[in-house]
Amino acid sequence: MHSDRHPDIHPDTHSDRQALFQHLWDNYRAVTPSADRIHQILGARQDGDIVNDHIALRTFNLDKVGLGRLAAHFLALGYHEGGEYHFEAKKLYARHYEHPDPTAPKVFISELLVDQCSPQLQTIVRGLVDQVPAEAVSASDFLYSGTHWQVDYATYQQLLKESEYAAWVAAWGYRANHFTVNINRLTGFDSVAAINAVLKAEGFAVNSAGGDIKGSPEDLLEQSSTMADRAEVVFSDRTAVIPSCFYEFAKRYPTANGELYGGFVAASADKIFESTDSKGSASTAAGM
Ligand code: OOG
Ligand code: NI
Repeated sequence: MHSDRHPDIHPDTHSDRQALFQHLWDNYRAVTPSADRIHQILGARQDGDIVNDHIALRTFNLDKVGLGRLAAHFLALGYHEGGEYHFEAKKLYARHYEHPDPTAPKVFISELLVDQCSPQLQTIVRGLVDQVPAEAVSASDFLYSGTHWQVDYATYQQLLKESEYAAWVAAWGYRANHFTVNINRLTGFDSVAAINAVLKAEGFAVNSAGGDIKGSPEDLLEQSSTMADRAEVVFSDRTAVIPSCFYEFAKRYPTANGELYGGFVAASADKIFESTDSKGSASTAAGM
């Protein structure tokens, strides 16, 4: 289904929001079998639905497809801008978005600061984004539409050497990079440590960059994530199995006013980005 409707025009934002997250989830789980399996494991101990804390999307900071273009789809659904985050070493910038409905997942959108990258990377990425039709970006399916460009495997490998993030976006395009389970709303688990233990016992690899648990109660946010699954991508000259998407877990703590902290923690996010890195560090049951 394809619509040229501008993201500013949404007559029924609640059902449009439900539909958008359903499309994002279906598109994500198609390349993330671990998410389905973990959803079932958590679901077996859950009264009611598993609630998402947030999802994350990635892009390049070029006009046609920049962070703000992705955010427009969420603003049209009643989301508003939250905090902003800087990742100097990875050359990334991010913002999060929240909705007045507390059951709506937060949205974390990052973008690669292409102008800070090598001339070679800039040429490649500009060449990819040039192939995106502007109307595709405002279409209602854009956020789960994948790539709008041709890229060959050698180019993917070249990007990988400079920026794992750039390579991931070049290969996968527009889709949820991860969904995140809201631990506060789980009935069978109450800590990141308990989730990590069951993940490892079930054979999943937990991202161990910066420790298996990122953040602390003092940060008001604790998180962990699996290492990304691997799935096949059809490049212009061949297919290859590469890291796809991962599943994340977040527990939030109350701020002084008693409300749960609603932001993100840059030092933790910096490590979570590495969940799609095939050279990243992981801990498994074998290494416990
Ligand atoms: C986003 C990484 C950051 C979080 O929850 O802090 C993040 C990404 O990998 O695209 O999701
Ligand atoms: Ni996240």
